[in-house]
Amino acid sequence: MERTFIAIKPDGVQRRLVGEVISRFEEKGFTLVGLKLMSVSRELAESHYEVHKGKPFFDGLMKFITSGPVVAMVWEGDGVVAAARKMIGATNPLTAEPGTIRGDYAVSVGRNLIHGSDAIETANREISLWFKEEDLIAWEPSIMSWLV
Ligand code: RTP
Ligand code: MG
Repeated sequence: MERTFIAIKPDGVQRRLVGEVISRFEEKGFTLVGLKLMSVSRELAESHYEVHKGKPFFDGLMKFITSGPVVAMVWEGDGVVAAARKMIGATNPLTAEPGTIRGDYAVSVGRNLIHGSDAIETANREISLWFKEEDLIAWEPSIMSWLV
């Protein structure tokens, strides 16, 4: 089953948007298989954003991502990688469509609330960077058992 890595960045935690973001993924129908609130080390931040090393925004991005707690998550479901990117919206929140998370809640490219893996291979790399295999729970959603 396809999985993606999602992180609510420090601005999302500070603005009390953790519940809102989790609700959107739950209501869409994806399955939460990993979740933790954590401080991000410079080392982890650099490794996560390795492809952006050397770009003009890199240092600011490192300062921001390590500035406060982040909620790291793994979500599972058919097509979850691409669907999550759609739900998150464009990198620049001013061009992100209304109805997307960034489009609804953010105004600045450097404070865009949430990260989502951009491809299946990236998702696999990021999941193993942020989570130990034993901290991910594969579970079968069964709606019926909660209704009887
Ligand atoms: P993310 O990796 O955080 O999910 O964001 P993304 O795929 O939509 O965008 P990406 O190109 O991977 O950029 C990573 C983060 O770097 C910051 N950024 N700033 N000032 C700029 O031009 C600029 N470009 C990118 C953003 O915070 C972006 O989320
Ligand atoms: Mg990216």
